[in-house]
Amino acid sequence: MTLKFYMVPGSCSTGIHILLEELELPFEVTVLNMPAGDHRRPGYLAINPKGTIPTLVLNGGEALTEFQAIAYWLARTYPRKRLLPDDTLLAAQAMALMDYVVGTVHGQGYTRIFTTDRYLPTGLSATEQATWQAAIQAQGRERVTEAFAVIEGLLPDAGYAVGGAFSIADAALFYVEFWADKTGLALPPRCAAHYQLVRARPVVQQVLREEGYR
Ligand SMILES: N[C@@H](CCC(=O)N[C@@H](CS)C(=O)NCC(=O)O)C(=O)O
Repeated sequence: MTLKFYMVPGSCSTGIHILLEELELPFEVTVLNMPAGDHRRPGYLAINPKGTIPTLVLNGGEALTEFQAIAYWLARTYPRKRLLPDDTLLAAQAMALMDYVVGTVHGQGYTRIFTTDRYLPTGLSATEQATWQAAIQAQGRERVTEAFAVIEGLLPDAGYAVGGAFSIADAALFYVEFWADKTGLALPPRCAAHYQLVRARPVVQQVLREEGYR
């Protein structure tokens, strides 16, 4: 048995993809086509009833879901690369940053930009729908911008997010910074420098190439 990784290129699973490659683990990839609805098919829902990606199926067959849980499991199972700081306070700070990225920047901000229609009330006319869509997207961009301003205040002047070394928090922060880059959303200076620092890692370059980015 080997680890089975369910992912979508350029999505939040990119952060987990980076961690798997940083750890040099063998794993089997299944790429889901979300627009085609792969994540809603019975076969996938039997593995992950939430229909979300990423999912990591472990060697014993257990399916792990949720970015933070997968990242934590990887860091604790393969401690050699110190992807979670040994110090308890730094580890807790890494978890807090990761949670803020996934729950707030992604969960409250980017979902409004990428999956706008989920926030629409039913029964709107076509004109009303267009007005609502624009408002929801604007709200999404506002939430993302506010959240990056908070993260800006948490980051050190230079270097990785927590404790001076690359950790699971950097992989989480990277995927939302990558989305900012792709959607033309300006990052504040420390976040922008953090994005370049992580992006320059050979493993990250390799993952982006594998996911179809140049
Ligand atoms: N809280 C989840 C969020 C994952 C998530 O929402 N992923 C998006 C893609 S970036 C997704 O699966 N969207 C499909 C859906 O929610 O139906 C996690 O941490 O894994």
